[in-house]
Amino acid sequence: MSEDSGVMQRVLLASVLAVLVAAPFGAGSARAADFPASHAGYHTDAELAVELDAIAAAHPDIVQLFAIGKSYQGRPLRAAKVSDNVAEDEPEPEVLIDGLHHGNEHLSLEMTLAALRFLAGDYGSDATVTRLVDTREIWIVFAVNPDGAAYDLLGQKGFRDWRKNRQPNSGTTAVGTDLNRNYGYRWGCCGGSSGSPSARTYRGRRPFSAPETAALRDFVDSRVIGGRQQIRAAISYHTFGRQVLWPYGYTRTDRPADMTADDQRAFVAIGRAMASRNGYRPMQSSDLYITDGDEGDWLYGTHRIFAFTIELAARTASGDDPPDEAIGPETKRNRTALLHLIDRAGCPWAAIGREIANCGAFYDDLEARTGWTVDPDGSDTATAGRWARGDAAQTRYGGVGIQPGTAPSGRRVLATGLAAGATARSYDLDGGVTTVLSPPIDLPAGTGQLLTLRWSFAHGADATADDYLRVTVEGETGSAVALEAVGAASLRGAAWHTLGFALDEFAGQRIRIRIQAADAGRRSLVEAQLDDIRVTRPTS
Ligand code: 3K0
Ligand code: CA
Ligand code: ZN
Ligand code: CA
Repeated sequence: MSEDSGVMQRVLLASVLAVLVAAPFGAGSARAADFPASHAGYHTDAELAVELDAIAAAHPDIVQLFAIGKSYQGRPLRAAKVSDNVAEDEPEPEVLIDGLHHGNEHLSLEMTLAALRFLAGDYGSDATVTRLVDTREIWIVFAVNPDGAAYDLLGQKGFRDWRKNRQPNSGTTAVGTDLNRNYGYRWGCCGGSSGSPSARTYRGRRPFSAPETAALRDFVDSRVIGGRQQIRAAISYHTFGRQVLWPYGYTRTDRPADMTADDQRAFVAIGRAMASRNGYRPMQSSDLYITDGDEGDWLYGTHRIFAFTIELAARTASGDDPPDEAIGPETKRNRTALLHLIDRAGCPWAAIGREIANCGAFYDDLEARTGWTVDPDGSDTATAGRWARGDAAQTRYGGVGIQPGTAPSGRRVLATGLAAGATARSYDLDGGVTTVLSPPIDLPAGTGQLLTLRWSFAHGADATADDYLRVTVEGETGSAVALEAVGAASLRGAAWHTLGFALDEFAGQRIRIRIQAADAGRRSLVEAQLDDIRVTRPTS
């Protein structure tokens, strides 16, 4: 069925059923989708809409409703922003909460709704809630899969146990994609999903082939502002099992190259802290089983968001959601765990005692895009080996490493060309100067802030004093050279060094960091790399 004929069918149905059906979508059934009496306290999409409108009307200063897009069948993917000055985009750490990726996990929608209720309802009376709403921007996507949830309610005797969305698959009558296998980070890589449209864990035709995951992706991408992702932490609610899960799902390795050591330690610390609050079991996602293309892997792998999956509630004998009297207690026991994560979004690495190092005015481990600009003035003269961010291949020359094959953090660095090539000479810096400029960094007032970074500068015996690696801090009152390494007529192998440069003279100013490398004068072999560029917190 094409999307057009789906719309047509709904129009026809709607005209016949307009009076009978509370929800505007019949989804192929003549009966309004509703919960059985034992589950009457759960919310259908129509009931959710009414509830959200009431909460937003009661708290217009801190709650704003919107939709991140539409489901396959055209339902709005309902969302809310919760923050003080809610209509403004303030520079506050952001948190993403979502639920109901899987149609048969209705309790996960009750959790996102409960989160909105206590954030809005306790604002002004509960000190923690008030502080967090004032200092964070919290995004809630209540149901990522409203079509699957509505369809799940259409069983003859209770639930249909419908997990996927309701998107047809071409060439087969099997309907639906498992939305939690359709995200685009290492999609389908590792046996954690199925390529068969009839399978419960069908990953879809391609990454983000489902409109629901594409909408989630577009929303998260839209929170990259000035090159930096504003969302720092996320929880996706599922059922069942009472677990707190962190990435990755695609591998059993605790810390593969695409996760930094600091991040892995912070995941474990925060995950355990949440589990101590809701009484669930903390573990890496893959300890449950291997998943690929899940949301958490994408949020972290692509955007470096501290993304957790929480499996709510104990599994019931039927496999259905528990009766509605479970909603209150199960959502309540998750309250302080959620508040803890919202709090931690201010500085996730505080969980491992790394707030001075990692939560100053700037921290870039270079694993994800963070707004650096190559050749910012258009005046660079290098003809090869311009600055690039990525996984730099090891290069050896004359018996020494000229480009280090390992990164101080994760797997990515800034390098004067990433490739190794057949010969070392073919991918090094050539022809002149290459420049890369940081995004603007607003230094708070206060002394003791340091620019720290890891650097390597290597050259052949054909180098001269015209060749260099230079790091300059550009402030409002002037600039200062923080690092200058100069070439000489000897072979110098790659090695990681650490720079610490005091920024006191720039405190309170907007600065940028300019990094330049040059193969100037006579052509020589020159390679430079950087990683872990930080401005530490003031110490006073
Ligand atoms: O990150 C994860 O490990 C996700 C687990 C999730 C899933 O998508 O398989 N479990 S669930 O389907 O039982 N909610
Ligand atoms: Ca705000
Ligand atoms: Zn699930
Ligand atoms: Ca790195």
